[in-house]
Amino acid sequence: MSSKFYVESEKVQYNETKQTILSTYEYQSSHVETDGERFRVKPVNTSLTFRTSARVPRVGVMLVGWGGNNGSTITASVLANKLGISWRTKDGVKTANYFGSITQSSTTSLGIGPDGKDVYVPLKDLLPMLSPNDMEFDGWDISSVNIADACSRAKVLDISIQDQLRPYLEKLKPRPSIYCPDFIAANQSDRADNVLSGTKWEMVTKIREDIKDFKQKKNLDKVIILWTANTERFCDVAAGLNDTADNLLESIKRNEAEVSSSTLFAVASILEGCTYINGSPQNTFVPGCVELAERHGVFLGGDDFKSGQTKIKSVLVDFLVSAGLKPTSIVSYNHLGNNDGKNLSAPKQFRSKEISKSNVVDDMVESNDVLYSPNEKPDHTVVIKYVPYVADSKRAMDEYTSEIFMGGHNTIVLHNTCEDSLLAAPLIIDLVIIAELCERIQVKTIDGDYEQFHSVLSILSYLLKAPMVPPGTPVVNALFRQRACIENIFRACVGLPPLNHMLLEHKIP
Ligand code: NAI
Ligand code: DG6
Repeated sequence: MSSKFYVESEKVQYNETKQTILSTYEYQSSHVETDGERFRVKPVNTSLTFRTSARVPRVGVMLVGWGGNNGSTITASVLANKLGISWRTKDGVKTANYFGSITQSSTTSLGIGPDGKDVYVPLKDLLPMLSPNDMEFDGWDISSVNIADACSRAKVLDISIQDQLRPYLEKLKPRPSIYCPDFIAANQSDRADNVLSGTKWEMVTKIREDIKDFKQKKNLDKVIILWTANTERFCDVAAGLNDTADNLLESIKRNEAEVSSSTLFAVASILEGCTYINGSPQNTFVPGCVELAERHGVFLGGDDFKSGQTKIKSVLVDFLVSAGLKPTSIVSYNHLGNNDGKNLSAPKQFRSKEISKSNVVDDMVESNDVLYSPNEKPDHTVVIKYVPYVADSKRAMDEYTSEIFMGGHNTIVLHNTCEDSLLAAPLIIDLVIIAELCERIQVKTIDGDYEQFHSVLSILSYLLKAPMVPPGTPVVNALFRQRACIENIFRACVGLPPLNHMLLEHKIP
């Protein structure tokens, strides 16, 4: 069990034979009650044991929308890293990297070293994690274009990278996919030349065969499926249609029109025991789908990759509200010219994205009743325009107006220009790596049995705009709280305390 560090404590056991790490952990929280006048706060200690399998399996990733900008970019970029390629640009020679991935390119402190300074390691070294270079890629697309041509169509990666990778990428061809045209924009129909036929149940069965085929051909231990296809419109949620697992399965067998492609993929994935992650904003995870995942003990993660504008929003609003300033108006404007922008130029698909981009400050606003009265929210407007010329180079402009001391106003304006898919693609590997690791973590209370996390993997919230959480549990949008959740859960698995930033060792004489 090789690792960059080990923890010396009677509460942590490394079992070389079983390849497990056992960590006995005191989870400290506090419970609050009120009699209407005062709060009564009780500190609570819960003894837990985390058991993590340290054997990193062979993992395959199947992307729905493999030939899109994100799908082709991540496949090419992982290969570029695997091959260690470099390329000349006008600014000098560049080499492949994983910038933008928190597991690969961000660090965490193990503790304080002899010189009194923090000792940092990459987040990927905290526990045995899958390396992106070891991921096998496959997937589906309604467009038959191979991944080399898909990269060229996407216009994201430098041409010299594309030229070096072409011999490998042109052999990768997306599998025919499920196409329910009513769910995505009509302007996508001209690329739909690679589609399955048959009833919805027959197509689910075919997708399941594809998953088995990939697993067997590449000799994989497990497969994770991720939707990075077009944003769909929201589907109806109704009793008898998709409100329970059985009703959803029956609706698919009846070939019900209102079951979307993304939900069909999720069902196929769950029935194959594969974690399914939704990188787009639509309501794929109807209640019946969540129930089906719980029934099969399969993880779900969603919704909608959180790349640029929303990440900044969830930092900036957290800063403003926690500084005691009152954001009163947030206006977020975007224009972009890639195929995502083209699809989002249709009203129903835009509406899905508008919903996912709009709910991202709610928890921060609700946390502060000094600034906001009940049900009061800042004005929050989201605009997206399709401008083909700018292609994948998205422009995001934001204006934040806040009320400050003694009736004053503060307006902050941001302008961000960036290749959208170069921000989104690294999120795909983090989502896969963290979800896969969660499949190897079990936890138990003193007298309970080992159990997995809840099927709805809220630990992925940092990477997703509209985080899905287990029913009845709070949604956290503040970015650094989301990051701390990932870091501290991983630390708990190796018996390290949560990072509290008190640095008392430097404050107490
Ligand atoms: P894209 O339009 O380039 O790629 C989507 C691909 O999905 C296309 O190749 C299309 O042919 C394919 N497709 C559509 N319906 C399909 C189906 N039923 N089965 C299989 N393939 C299907 O879009 P891009 O930029 O790659 O984004 C993908 C998704 O990720 C979009 O929903 C987008 O809103 C979302 N997203 C993208 C972000 C970014 O920064 N690029 C950030 C956040 C979310
Ligand atoms: C227009 O905003 C296109 C969208 O697909 C976004 O680029 C994408 O959802 C990323 O949004 P954000 O807010 O995470 O930067």
